[in-house]
Amino acid sequence: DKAIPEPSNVAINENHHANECQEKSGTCTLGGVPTLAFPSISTADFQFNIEKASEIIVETVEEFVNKIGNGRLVLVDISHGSKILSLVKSKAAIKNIDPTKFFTFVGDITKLHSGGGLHCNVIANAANWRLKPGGGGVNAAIYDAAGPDLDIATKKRAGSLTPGKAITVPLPSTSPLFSEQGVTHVIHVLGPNMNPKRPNCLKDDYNIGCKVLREAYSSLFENFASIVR
Ligand code: AR6
Repeated sequence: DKAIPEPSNVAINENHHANECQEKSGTCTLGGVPTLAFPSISTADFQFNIEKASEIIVETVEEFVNKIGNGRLVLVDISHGSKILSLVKSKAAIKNIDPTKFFTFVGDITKLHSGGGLHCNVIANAANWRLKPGGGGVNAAIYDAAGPDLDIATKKRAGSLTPGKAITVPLPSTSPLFSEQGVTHVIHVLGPNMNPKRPNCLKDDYNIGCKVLREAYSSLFENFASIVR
């Protein structure tokens, strides 16, 4: 099962079996390194400015990267031409952020193990305020891949989410995302919305928008830190 990393996915050399994961409990990680894969919150359907978002991602990663023990943070996007990945990559390099603790990765966040050879025990979702399945983007992809287990487990924890907040949902081992990809937790994050066609639109108010996006990433990384601990 030697998956060949994409050309832009450097420094990844993992070769593990998903079923090893099920033998351990809770915060199990293949290779022993807790890893959070997260999408760029708010920059697609929610239309948040990509340049501003990249700045906030790199700053919050820099703040948290040494507070998560041996854990790793991985920014994921589905397309090779991803602007957010290249912006973040170059800003992280300028700030000398440890590339073994934070890197970018091109791939489908629901197939990182099977399709990319990258094991992530935790993945983040760019959610909607109702915590509803479907809708499009990464939210639809994660709910599709996880099956009904994720909606049931989510609804047990919360009925809605406020912009800037995140919530951790442990995934039942019956979910294919767990059994096939080794994902034990999904962290739902609600970012700021700049799209007038979506609820709570900030109408281009980037003073509030940047503050809320910063809160969203801080809350996401705090949630991941609690899982690692
Ligand atoms: N794997 C990795 N990255 C992905 C995937 C995937 N399968 N699909 C999308 N992305 P978006 P938002 C990237 O629109 O802007 C939903 O309908 C995508 O390229 O999913 O926060 C929710 O229900 C982009 O970089 O999230 C909300 O209503 C990033 O994921 C709303 O969209 C986020 O794009 C949230 O909008």
